[in-house]
Amino acid sequence: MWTFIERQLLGASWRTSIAGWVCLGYAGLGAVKALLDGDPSTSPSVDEIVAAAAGVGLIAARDNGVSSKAAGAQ
Ligand SMILES: [Ca+2]
Repeated sequence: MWTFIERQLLGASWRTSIAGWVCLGYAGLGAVKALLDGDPSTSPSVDEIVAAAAGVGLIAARDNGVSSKAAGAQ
């Protein structure tokens, strides 16, 4: 379990990846809540789109101090 989280979800750049997953979690939970709350006046907002974009970028990003070799970029 921890091996899967460390290797597949976080990788070598675990700091930026944790921040990215927090953003994606916020975006996903907010969007699902707005869609399923039974209130037609609420819908997924720009907040969730921005948070999702930040999350994808942070998961793709490399932590400062992580070498290209450790990041799998060479
Ligand atoms: Ca709604």
